[in-house]
Amino acid sequence: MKRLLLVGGVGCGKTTLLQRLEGREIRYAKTGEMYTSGCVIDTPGEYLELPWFKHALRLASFEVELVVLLASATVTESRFQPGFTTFFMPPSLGVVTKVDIASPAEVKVAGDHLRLAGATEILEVSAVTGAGIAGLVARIA
Ligand SMILES: Nc1nc2c(ncn2[C@@H]2O[C@H](COP(=O)(O)OP(=O)(O)OP(=O)(O)O)[C@@H](O)[C@H]2O)c(=O)[nH]1
Ligand SMILES: [Mg+2]
Repeated sequence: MKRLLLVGGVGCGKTTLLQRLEGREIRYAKTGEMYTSGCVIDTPGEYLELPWFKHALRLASFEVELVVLLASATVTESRFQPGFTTFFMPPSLGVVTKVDIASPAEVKVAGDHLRLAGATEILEVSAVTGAGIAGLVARIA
């Protein structure tokens, strides 16, 4: 698997997706600090949402091959500034999460937020049902 940095708002599903990718039990655990699991760096959503933490994401991105920007399909506002991917040196991949509990229109809105952030490639997944996970695994292999 490529070295990844997971970036997204609070509760968008970063840690749950990591649990799914690692084949672990899906169990809610608030991420309080940045940590590495295997080749994935998981980050607290606050690092994206609070301006004074953002530089930590950029520093961490130097350690990875791909930045994964996650947007929950259940959240109507974007957590990313337009062009946010230019903040990172590695390429970015957009992932819409929680598609199992969102309408197609909501999934599209989340994808549009990721495109506006600069992601040119968007995948749609559910860490709970496993929808779209095979495609994501193939992409990050
Ligand atoms: N239905 C559904 N719920 C999900 C999915 N992914 C995550 N959740 C739920 O969303 C909540 C937040 O998920 P987390 O994975 O902790 O979110 P996070 O992005 O790691 O959040 P922070 O650590 O606070 O930044 C949990 O209650 C998860 O069970 C999904 O694909 N479908
Ligand atoms: Mg987390």
